Amino acid sequence: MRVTIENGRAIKVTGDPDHPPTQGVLCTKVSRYAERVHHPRRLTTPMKRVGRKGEGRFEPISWDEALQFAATRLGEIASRAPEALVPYSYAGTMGLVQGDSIAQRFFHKLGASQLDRTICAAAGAAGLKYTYGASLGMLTEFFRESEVILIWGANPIASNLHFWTHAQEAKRRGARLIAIDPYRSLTAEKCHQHIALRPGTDGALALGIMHVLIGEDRLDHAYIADHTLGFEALKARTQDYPPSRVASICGIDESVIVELARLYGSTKKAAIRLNYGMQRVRGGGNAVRAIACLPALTGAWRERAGGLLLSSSGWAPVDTAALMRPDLMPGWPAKQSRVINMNAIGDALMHHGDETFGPKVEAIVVYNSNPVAVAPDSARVAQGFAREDLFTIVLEHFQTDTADYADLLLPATTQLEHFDVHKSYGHTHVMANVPSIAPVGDARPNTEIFRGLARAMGLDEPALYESDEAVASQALRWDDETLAGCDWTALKNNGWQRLNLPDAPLANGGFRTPSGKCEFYSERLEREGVDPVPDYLPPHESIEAAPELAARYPLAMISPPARNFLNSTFVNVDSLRSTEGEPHLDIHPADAHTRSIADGEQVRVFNDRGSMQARARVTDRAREGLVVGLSIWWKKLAPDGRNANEVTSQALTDLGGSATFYDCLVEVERV
Ligand SMILES: Nc1nc2c(c(=O)[nH]1)N[C@H]1C(S)=C(S)[C@@H](COP(=O)(O)OP(=O)(O)OC[C@H]3O[C@@H](n4cnc5c(=O)[nH]c(N)nc54)[C@H](O)[C@@H]3O)O[C@H]1N2
Ligand SMILES: Nc1nc2c(c(=O)[nH]1)N[C@H]1C(S)=C(S)[C@@H](COP(=O)(O)OP(=O)(O)OC[C@H]3O[C@@H](n4cnc5c(=O)[nH]c(N)nc54)[C@H](O)[C@@H]3O)O[C@H]1N2
Ligand SMILES: [Mo]
Repeated sequence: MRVTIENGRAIKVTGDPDHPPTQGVLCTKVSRYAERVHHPRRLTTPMKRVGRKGEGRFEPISWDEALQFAATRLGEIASRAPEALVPYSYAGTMGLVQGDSIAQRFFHKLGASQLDRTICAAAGAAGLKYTYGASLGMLTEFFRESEVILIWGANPIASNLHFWTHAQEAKRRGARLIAIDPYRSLTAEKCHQHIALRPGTDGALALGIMHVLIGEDRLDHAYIADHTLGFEALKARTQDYPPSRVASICGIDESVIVELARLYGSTKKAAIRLNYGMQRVRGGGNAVRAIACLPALTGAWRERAGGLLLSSSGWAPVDTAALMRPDLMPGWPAKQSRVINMNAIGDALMHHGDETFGPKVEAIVVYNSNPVAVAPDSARVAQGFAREDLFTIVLEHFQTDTADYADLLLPATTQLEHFDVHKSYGHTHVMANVPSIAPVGDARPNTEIFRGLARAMGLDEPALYESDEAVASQALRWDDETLAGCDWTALKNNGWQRLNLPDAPLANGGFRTPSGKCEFYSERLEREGVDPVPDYLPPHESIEAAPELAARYPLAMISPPARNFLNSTFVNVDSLRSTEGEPHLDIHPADAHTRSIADGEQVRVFNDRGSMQARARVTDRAREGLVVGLSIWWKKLAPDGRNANEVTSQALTDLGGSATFYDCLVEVERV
């Protein structure tokens, strides 16, 4: 990102034209970043609550007072029950320095609870870990040479614009683009074919494709023999999934499955852009495992334009231990402090504490996240944050829905104001983030805030006081072959570095599993008492798994990101919010008709957990039985003060303990 400065203010941000993955282009929302940085409502000074919890009334205080106040409260809890202290953070910045360094060291040193950071990608990451050994995938630039691209549970026009550039180039060169998505997204409508399956049934589709590939012997026997483990077990599993059965599970035609399998099996340069949209359901981990088997069966991995990409972040040699210093935990390595799954934060905050759970949560420190808007089962989350006896610190740019509940609200810097190091989900470059302007107002980097807290608490651990540049210089393992010749100074000066990887990194195997192979059969899963072979698990909330619930709430709801928002970030930027307009609900004409809902009417979406209001868009973009509410709205900027997470649940996925945002049954009625 390049920043234009005038009188100390950022007036424009653009992509860096020399940076290969972005080529000078920023997505819609990030191109408004300067507007966000100098937004009139930016938090510029520490503030202390004066009103009731959640009311959002504060008065300014000095940094010294703020840190002293926090240190007294946190110190008292830490001395008595350190695990009663919970950090909560996620994607505000995914930078290695402002995300994962001094903050983690600080909480480890205190012996605070650990947070299982599972709100987004954990099921998919686990699926890849058990199958490939790590988050390994194709290099994005070679998708342009692919002949078939399956865009599977992904909406790159909205969520990953820089990938779409490659897909379009492939399309110009004659590739066939196929979207697999229950919703006709902005991306699906631009593909040659759109397969609108029922949500949460991707595992069955993959098993059905494999049934055909195996039955018609469209396999790369040499690749299977040399680089995979457990073919016979996988073959046996696929026998349960003939296309006729898969067609009824997925709600699509049998011929679609057979034709897809034949096309995939007869194309060497066949690439799968898998993404996280398909794993936010109960069977998400197994589904990723099943799909990840495909390119190993056909040998697509032999081609640089073949294979699969969910996340390539595992190629980056991040030095997690140096950044986070788990060894600072009291009793390490014999003992680790308790782990709280962030998806169940609502229940965790409401827990009274017992032998199994451990101590009741007494303090929560939120940074890089807005849980009151983004976490599932929102009413429960808000109830937790409203507890009078909970001490809450929020580090933020803005007074978000979560910030309203803070006892202490601390102003944080943005990416234009601090140092950082980034890896990527998708491409295979690492980046340095060098500050371009001074902090706005009295804002401080997360790192500096945690250093200040440590100082105020009198903690004498040198690792807590390292400068941002010192931390940045340890973020990556510079001696790794992927970074040959690079170091922090070089990265800082150039801005980015392409990881040194072979063009087709899995052409000759090289998986990072214990066997070194692509594990169709996972002994690790077997040891954990889990099915070692991928299977289809119906959604928690489906007619198969919960018929009584499905009778009361017959519609499946998904709430994927709106193009102009980044999760809940940017919702308060007027130009972007006005483009989105207001919360909408896309509903199929047949479903609207049976409920007497006309296009443009206000509707109420509800289930046993809660409800939200939205304006109906009657459209066949949503398949029958599905409703879609593009997200994530700030509750307080929605007309009824609610958003989609009122109806989502805290239930977890099969692998990885991920969130199940798109595993959610509802009913809809006219308001
Ligand atoms: N503009 C914008 N870009 C973003 C974000 C944002 O909020 N806004 N968020 C960023 C983040 S944190 C992430 S994790 C990524 C998310 O981006 P993606 O990984 O692409 O995931 P989603 O956008 O959640 O969903 C992608 C598509 O999956 C579809 N989908 C839903 N359920 C299913 C299913 O069961 N099966 C299949 N096959 N498809 C399904 C949805 O309809 C959607 O069109 O995007 C990143 N980029
Ligand atoms: N219904 C529904 N819910 C979802 C999803 C969905 O698709 N549907 N998607 C899920 C996914 S994939 C994700 S990743 C999560 C994301 O959820 P979050 O991790 O909460 O991400 P954001 O909503 O972007 O909020 C991040 C907050 O961090 C702040 N921030 C940004 N940079 C910094 C910084 O440097 N310091 C500090 N202190 N704060 C900073 C921003 O101002 C913003 O308010 O949401 C999940 N929730
Ligand atoms: Mo995410």
